[in-house]
Amino acid sequence: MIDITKSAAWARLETLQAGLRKTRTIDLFNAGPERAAAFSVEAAGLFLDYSKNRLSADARAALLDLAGAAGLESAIRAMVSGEKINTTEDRAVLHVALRDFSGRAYQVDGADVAPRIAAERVRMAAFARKFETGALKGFSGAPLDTIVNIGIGGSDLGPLMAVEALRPYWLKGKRAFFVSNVDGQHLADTLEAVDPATTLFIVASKTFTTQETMTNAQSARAWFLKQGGAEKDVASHFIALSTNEKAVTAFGIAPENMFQFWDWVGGRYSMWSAIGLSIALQCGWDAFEAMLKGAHRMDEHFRSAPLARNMPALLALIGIWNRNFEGAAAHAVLPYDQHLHRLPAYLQQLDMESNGKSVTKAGASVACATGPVLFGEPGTNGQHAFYQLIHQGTDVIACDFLAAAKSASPLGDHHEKLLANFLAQTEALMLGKSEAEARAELSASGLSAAAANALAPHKVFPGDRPTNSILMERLTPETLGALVALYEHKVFCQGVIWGINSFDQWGVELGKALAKDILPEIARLGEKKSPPTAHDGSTRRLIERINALRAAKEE
Ligand code: G6Q
Repeated sequence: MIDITKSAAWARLETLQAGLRKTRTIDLFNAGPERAAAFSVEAAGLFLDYSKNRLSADARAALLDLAGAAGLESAIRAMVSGEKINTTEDRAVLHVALRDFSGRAYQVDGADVAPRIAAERVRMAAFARKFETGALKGFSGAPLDTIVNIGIGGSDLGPLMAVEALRPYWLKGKRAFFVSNVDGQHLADTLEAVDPATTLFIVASKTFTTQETMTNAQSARAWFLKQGGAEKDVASHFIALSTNEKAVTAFGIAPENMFQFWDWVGGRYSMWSAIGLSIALQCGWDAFEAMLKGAHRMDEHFRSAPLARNMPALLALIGIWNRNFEGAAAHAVLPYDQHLHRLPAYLQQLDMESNGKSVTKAGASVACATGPVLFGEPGTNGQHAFYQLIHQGTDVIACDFLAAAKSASPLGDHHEKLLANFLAQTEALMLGKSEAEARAELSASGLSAAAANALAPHKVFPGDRPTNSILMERLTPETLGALVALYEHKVFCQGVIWGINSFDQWGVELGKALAKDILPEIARLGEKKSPPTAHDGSTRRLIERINALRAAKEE
């Protein structure tokens, strides 16, 4: 395995970056009027303009060489052909198979998994149609119309994000809730809003051992039994989405009420599998299938387009340029679309859990920075909050701006204003404002020379802040699917170039184990506990303080 930082392409990128340091991005436009067209690409209903990055044609060519040196094309082939590229867990990575309607075979351990995927999809579709038509009845005989998805991380963020994104497609009279946090307030608040007689609980957990999900599922079951449901009614009010049939059965859910997926579906890549059932129930099966097909379109593009025209690969390479050569340690995702308000949280997991790694696949320390800190909020809200730092802070933050040209809810001139802000921000971030410009503006507004001089430095915007613009006609199930697939493949490409395994998550596993050890040391309410002996001094004192507070009598 090669150390990518020792490649000729890496050295060339360093040289090119040094040469560009004094170049303004706008100079790159002035040098070649075709830049906007030459630095953009279209695929699967999405348009990506990456021309507002301080990236020359030479630097782009060197990035493509870097992808070549990392063996990106063969890595893509390895993933889609079911090789066990998740080496630390000895697993294949085949979320693309879940949304492939082409009839292609996908081999895992010598067997084609495509028929199993198709069969499970048929079961899900039948269940979704029953829910849609009111054929699924609760214990009172009334149709089930509410779902509560109980899951966390990959078993929560994707479905929740997609259900929010597809709000215009919600089936009339159906409601979806998502409970993830082990904080009992999350479940309690949700249960207050639902009717036990018409609620379907969906226990979503790949392993069916996750503490938060199992605790919430048990409490939901206990609540259901207290609210008029009988043991025999659990079967019609609780279903499971999991890979672990044994644990599902032990919980009391029969196999016929379980929808399954497989170990070659990573948690954060699982919204295309049975884990996406809540999307299908809230938005209808047709919308869910359209989302899968949109993702499939992006997959087909990803598999076949040359890297120079390959949207996920290009997005990945621009990210590498900004992260490793321009020094951007953070990446903001800024959807100018209220329905995409959970997209940044979803991508935070996808990107940071996949590429937040310091060790290469070969077990050596990485020689360069890997995944950036990802954050974001919908525009325009973010503009009135953290954009200040993006415009004038001391760090360079790379940004993705996203927008749909048409709104699902046209209202007056709202959408025109939204789009104007979307465009104005990327332009301002690139152009910036010099001190002379600031001074001239202040003088023109009537300020004295002294006052203009004093204020001007505060009104300077350095500019050359890198942005991508991702545009679509409308946010639909198809474009949502394509968008998510775009980011999945981007993250994968970056992992390949950095030489890391994007598909394991040992940091998450650690968290799961740690809390279990401390749990017996936390006092029940009113209980007096002897001080802990293990742990570092800070943790010991915090446990003592928490236990003292919990032991104290209520006023
Ligand atoms: C995803 C992660 C993690 C996982 C949750 C829930 O890639 O591994 O976010 O999805 O910890 O796990 P279960 O689905 O097994 O409950």
